[in-house]
Amino acid sequence: MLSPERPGLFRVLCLFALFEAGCLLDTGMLFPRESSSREVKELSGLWSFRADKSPDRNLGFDKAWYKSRLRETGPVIDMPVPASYNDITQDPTLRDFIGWVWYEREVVVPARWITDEGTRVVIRVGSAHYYSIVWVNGVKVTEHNGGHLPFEAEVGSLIRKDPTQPCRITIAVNNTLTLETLPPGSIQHIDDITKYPKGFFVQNIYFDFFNYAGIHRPVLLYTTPTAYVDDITVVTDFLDNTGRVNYKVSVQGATTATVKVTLMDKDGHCVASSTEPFGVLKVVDVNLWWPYLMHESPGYLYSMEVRLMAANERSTHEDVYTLPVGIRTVSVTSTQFLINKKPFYFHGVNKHEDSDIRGKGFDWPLIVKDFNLLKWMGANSFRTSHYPYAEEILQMCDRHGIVVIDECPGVGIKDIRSFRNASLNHHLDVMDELVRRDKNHASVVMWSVANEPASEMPPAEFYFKTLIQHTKALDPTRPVTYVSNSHYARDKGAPYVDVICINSYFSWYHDPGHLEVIPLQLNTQFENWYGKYQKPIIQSEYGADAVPGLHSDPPMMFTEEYQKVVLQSCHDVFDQKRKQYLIGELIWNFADFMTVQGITRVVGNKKGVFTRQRQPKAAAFILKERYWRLANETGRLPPWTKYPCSL
Ligand code: GCB
Repeated sequence: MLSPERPGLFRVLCLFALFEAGCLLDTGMLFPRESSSREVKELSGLWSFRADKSPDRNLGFDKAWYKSRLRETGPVIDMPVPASYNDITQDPTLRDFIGWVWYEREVVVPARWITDEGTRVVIRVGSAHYYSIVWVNGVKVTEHNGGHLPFEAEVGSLIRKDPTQPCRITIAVNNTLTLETLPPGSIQHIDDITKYPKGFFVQNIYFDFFNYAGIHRPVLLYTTPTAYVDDITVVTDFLDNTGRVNYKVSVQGATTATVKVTLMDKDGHCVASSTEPFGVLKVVDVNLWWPYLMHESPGYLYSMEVRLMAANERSTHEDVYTLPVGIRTVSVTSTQFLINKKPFYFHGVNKHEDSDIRGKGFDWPLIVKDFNLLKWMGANSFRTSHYPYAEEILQMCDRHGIVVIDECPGVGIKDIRSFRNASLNHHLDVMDELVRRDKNHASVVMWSVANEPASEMPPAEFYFKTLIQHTKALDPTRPVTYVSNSHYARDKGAPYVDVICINSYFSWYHDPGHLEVIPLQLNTQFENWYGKYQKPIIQSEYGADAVPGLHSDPPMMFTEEYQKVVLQSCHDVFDQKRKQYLIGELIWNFADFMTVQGITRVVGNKKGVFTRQRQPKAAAFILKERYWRLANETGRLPPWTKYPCSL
């Protein structure tokens, strides 16, 4: 794919493809930012909440709960937004609830949003898991299929209908997973009344994290003028010390429009500008975007201000949107991953959006703590296992130089019926939405279309060929992978990926307790995969559960010592292979996280090197030592950051 040898023509083609790809969806999905022409009103806080516990979960629709205040339909409770609802109360039926839940909030909208017909008012839900329907003052404005990605709708005309009323927002969310959802799941009804209560059913899932549900990311109202900047796409490149920002601005709602694009450096100085809606901005003496620990000032971001002067039937408008832009390139050879034409080695983690009480709810203190821990341990990267993380997290990655493998929620595709067209079409839609949302993040260097699908099944070949080719067509500037744990010789998707990502747990799920098998089995794994595909490899998961505070010497499974030795034994092999074709290692997992209850999980998955409360286990110090050493060997650290350091 991204051959560094023929940059010119190739990059032009890439650029046009990404620009066209942006058009596959009707509209852009720019992150809402305040500017002189845009306001944002965050609706985080307490919402009214009611779970529909009727046997068919349909009472809310039968009685049209969206038509009146939710509290008039029956008992409601306070529910924080953003948060998963599961761990907020003491009610086990709400923790394990499956079906529709209803949220409602009344908002006072600023008068000028209503009186000014030239203002467009949009409701945006950062993410809600899984299926959502939104009403404003009893009128349906949108629905969305899938968690982890944003959706929005224009609501100005509804709010203006009766300006004396507060704006009542109702959101119904259903967490039921089917064979066509991502991730897939299935509902199993059990009718044996000698063993199970009447109406008993369970949600079967094929992935290893709790199916937290609710409104997980902030809900916002934001404004733009009625003629507005709808989308921006940037693709960056450089030659010698000149950076190039290829850009395209999409405008909606205008009959005539002119744009002024200004690129500013960190100090606010203009470094390039243009008055065309698409083109190339050249940056002399460019400050490239570098990963953390690869450069003394990682994460350098320019600001691209797009100023639109437009007119429509109603009036003239000015809209201003400022996009952070990191200038960098990404490419892959048969043995290397290159960022800015220099070899990059992923020494990082897999994470989850997961914490006590909040579940998968967006939480700034947690996010900042996690970034501090990542930097403390010398991690330069993570994979968004197993779904897209909040945009605010990717913005942090851009700013701190943390490299991201951006994974879609294609986890647990195990049932052969989930390879049918309905599933594939939804998977393609999700990739469209993901690329549309994340295409401009410098930190995102690769797309991952799935985690551990049953990629040995016959239909997997067509499915993954289509999916990977589609993703490459959407964005030819980034490599594409999926994460495999299948047998190298039977993996149907591997021929189509750019980078091989493998998960393996030697001495854990296989040969439990036999630490001595690790060197041999890991070596064999790498040789087999590289021998067959000649593509660079990332060890995308490895690790062992450790219950914090549990000790034994000689090491036994589930102790901190066992987790340490698993890591160290793997590291010995990684050190041999990284001289050849191994381009990264991502520990499973950064922190302990919640799962369904089961006989292999002690209140969740304990493979974290930090506890769920973000305290280090012994393994965290092993990784810290190693990652700083790797950074010193492979990066270009200034002397003051050399390990041991005092971050
Ligand atoms: C895996 C999965 C991950 C699990 C992990 C484990 O291979 O990708 O979702 O949590 O193993 O701990 O079993």
